Amino acid sequence: MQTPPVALTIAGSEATGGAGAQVDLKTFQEHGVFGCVALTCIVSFDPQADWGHRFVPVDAGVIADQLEVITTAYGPEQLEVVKIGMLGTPVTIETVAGALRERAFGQVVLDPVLICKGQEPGAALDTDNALKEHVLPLATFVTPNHFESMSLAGMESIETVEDLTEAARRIHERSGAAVLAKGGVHLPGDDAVDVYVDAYRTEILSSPKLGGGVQVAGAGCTLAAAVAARLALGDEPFEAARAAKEFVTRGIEARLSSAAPFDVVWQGA
Ligand code: PXL
Repeated sequence: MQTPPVALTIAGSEATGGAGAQVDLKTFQEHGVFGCVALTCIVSFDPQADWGHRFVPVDAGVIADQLEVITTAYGPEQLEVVKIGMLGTPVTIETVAGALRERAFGQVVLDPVLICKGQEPGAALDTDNALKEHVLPLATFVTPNHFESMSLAGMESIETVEDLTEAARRIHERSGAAVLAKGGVHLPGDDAVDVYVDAYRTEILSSPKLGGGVQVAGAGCTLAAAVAARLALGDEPFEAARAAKEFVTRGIEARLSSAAPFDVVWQGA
């Protein structure tokens, strides 16, 4: 048996298993990648309050402890890829950015979770600004959704594939990272269109819109985790983006329903 590559996710727990660290570990495992987690926060939706977010941050010292033991156990040759999901507070962002500056990772995949479904845009402006200032410059691969693309690119609206391409270019210029900007269901047409931009290429990735009008949660986490897993397995960034999109499409086709008002991606499809 060959030893698997190791990947780290720095992410929050979403108790029902539809998002966050749970999704990242399942996605890593499906790719044959050994996963470890530094937990940043615990999210429990509130079924009594329209499934809103109950959010508890993990103490900054505890986050630093987790990162210390992980990076001590696995050296830079064994653990090259880190995926960053929900950080949630400026203090957490500074702690994580400090750890990333101290220990260089070969690949830093950033899912720039600004607000979750159901949160008010602008509710966490200080967190958004801290993420842009401290973590975005460290990223080598960024996966913004429609809203995050507007925010990171400084655009008022993104209504067409051309707009999304412009946003992806601006985020690439700002960060130096490869960018996979996700149009999702927000652009018109029958296809879910994503735009990939790096220093060498601009590519449009299309797949039919799935989900039949039902909200599907966890697609963003699954996509970024699949990119991280493919990079850990040695893919080039664009190959990783294409393979990750296929992985998410299969997972959405096989999605899981529950008593929650949204379906979730099944990574085992
Ligand atoms: O999908 C974004 C996300 C990421 N991480 C955690 C979450 C959510 C959305 O609910 O709870 C922990």
